[in-house]
Amino acid sequence: MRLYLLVAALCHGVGSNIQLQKMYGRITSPDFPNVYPNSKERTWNISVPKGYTIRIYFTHFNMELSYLCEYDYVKISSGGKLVATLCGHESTDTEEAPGNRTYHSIDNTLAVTFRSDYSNENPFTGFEAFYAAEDVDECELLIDDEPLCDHHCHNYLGGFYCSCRVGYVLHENKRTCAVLR
Ligand SMILES: [Ca+2]
Ligand SMILES: [Ca+2]
Repeated sequence: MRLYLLVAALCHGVGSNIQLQKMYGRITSPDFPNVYPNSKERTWNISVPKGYTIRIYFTHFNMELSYLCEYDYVKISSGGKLVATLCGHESTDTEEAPGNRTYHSIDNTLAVTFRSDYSNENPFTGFEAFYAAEDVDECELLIDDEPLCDHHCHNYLGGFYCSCRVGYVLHENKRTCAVLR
């Protein structure tokens, strides 16, 4: 019996993973707009096509405040890097709440993790967030201080292409221009 309870407790506490591949969407804490449950972990893995990044902002945020958000939190990460750790209702010296900020992914993926610990002293209603894919303007990017195109760069949704001035042809690499002969 004890083992059964232990297993049940572990299963209850174990997080769930949700894969999202749409260009935009809404995510909320478990049971939103009601009080979120204790001992929950849930991760949303958002991915959009290459050539896009993801922006996300919160329209509601009410998580238990704890020092450095160690009890309950919402974590945003992208490209293997932590973008933000959020808790509370308003930012303090040591904890960050999203407020009106918009967060941006580093690559074409973004993970949002909700986590609550075993207790809450007050009822907290969690969060509601909206995300959307955003075109990368490759013509604004520099790689090793060089623009991606030798001559002209043309940005479009989900990609870009290069072209050359009159008298030049585009190299096979689609980026550099060589004198036409
Ligand atoms: Ca809590
Ligand atoms: Ca683009």
